[in-house]
Amino acid sequence: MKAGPTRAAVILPWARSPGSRGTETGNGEMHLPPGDPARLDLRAADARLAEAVGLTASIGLVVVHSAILPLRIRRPSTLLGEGQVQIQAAAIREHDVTVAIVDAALSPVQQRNLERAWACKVIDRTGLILDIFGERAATREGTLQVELAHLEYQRSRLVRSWTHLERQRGGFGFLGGPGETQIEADRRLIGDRIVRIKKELEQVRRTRGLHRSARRRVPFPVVALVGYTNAGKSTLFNALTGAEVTARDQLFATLDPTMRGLRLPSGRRVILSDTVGFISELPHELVEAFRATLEEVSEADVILHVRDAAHPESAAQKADVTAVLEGMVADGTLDAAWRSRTIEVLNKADLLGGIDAVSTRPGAVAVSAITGEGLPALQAAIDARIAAGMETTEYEIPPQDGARLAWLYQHGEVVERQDDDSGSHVRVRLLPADRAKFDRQE
Ligand SMILES: Nc1nc2c(ncn2[C@@H]2O[C@H](COP(=O)(O)OP(=O)(O)O)[C@@H](O)[C@H]2O)c(=O)[nH]1
Ligand SMILES: [Mg+2]
Repeated sequence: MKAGPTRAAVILPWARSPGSRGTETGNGEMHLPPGDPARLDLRAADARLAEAVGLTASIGLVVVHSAILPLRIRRPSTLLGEGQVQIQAAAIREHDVTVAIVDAALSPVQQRNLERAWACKVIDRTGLILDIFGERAATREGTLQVELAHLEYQRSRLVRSWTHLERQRGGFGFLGGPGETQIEADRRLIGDRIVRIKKELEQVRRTRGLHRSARRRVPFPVVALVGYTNAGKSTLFNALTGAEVTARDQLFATLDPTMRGLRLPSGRRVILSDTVGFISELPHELVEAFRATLEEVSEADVILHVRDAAHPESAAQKADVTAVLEGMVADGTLDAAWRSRTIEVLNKADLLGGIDAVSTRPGAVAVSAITGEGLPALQAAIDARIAAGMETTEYEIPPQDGARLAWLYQHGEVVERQDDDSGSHVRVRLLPADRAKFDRQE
């Protein structure tokens, strides 16, 4: 095998109405509601493919081939039509692909058959998303949550392939050989592990507050980027921090490439934190795991909600993001005032004719992360939002406490200072978290 990055294909099976279940025919094929493939919503399909390509690239795979395949029926054996499977097999060979991402839910049988037909590894949508979450889960709770989703995914696949084997044997239970016993044993093992993880999760949640405060060791205000995959979070992250992390470098990126320092126009230093992107039609069983990857948002002093203003589903995406954050409020992971710390960033303004052509509401800023247009206004807005969250406090610092005085200058805005024999009397504006930290050390 050749060394180097893993070459991937991204294949999007696209039904006219992806949510629709269709009707089952006698031979087990699913017929989808009638629709002229020529009139497929191409723009929506393109956007969905771009998302899948973005997700694939985010785990360091290099996408060398992609295709949108109109689905008329869902074949139980391969999902895709016979001709489609063959054409893709040729493309996969030609592009020397080692992993094919199929952006759909595949049954274990379909996955196996496609792997055989294409002579490469095949991963379905849920598998891909689990991989991304696994890579990004930072806290104990996040890791457990993702592992739980992974095990439940595995267990569901064992069940399904088991019934498939049973059908092949014609339902004669007494013929059950070692294969079936093995699957039963695997299911029990997975079941045990799931029970243990759930217990541990409960334990971790009870002590959540303690772990939280540990994150506050970051000495600067945190600005978290949230939004859909492909909204441009990473591009904006790089544009703001001036770092040149190209897709090519991503494989060799440092330990935590998702946090980086940034100096704002006021001179204030902040930490910019990129999060896992929202994903359209997130499989239901992954919702909890996804929320666990968003924990850093609850610790953020400012939230940048990055939107692809040119996306056909832009408004629906915004509603999704809001709903997930509100869900975090409901279960106590996020404080109810998150909106007052949020700046809406309408990205990709260049595709709509520039920032002046994008209508913004108060609290929103139009930018293009690619051209850089609007970035100074965004930086100013971040500055203003941090300042607005600050509270004015007065301290008397004894003369021998130079270090603490320096700390106040570094973390806050000293608005007034009088020195005399007893020390320095300062009025300083601090973020609530910094103020709490300073007071604890007193
Ligand atoms: N035209 C345009 N494309 C952008 C802009 N920002 C990001 N993109 C493109 O959108 C795609 C997704 O960007 P990325 O930063 O990876 O999105 P993320 O998934 O939110 O991190 C990439 O192809 C970027 O080049 C922008 O302001 N204008
Ligand atoms: Mg990204």
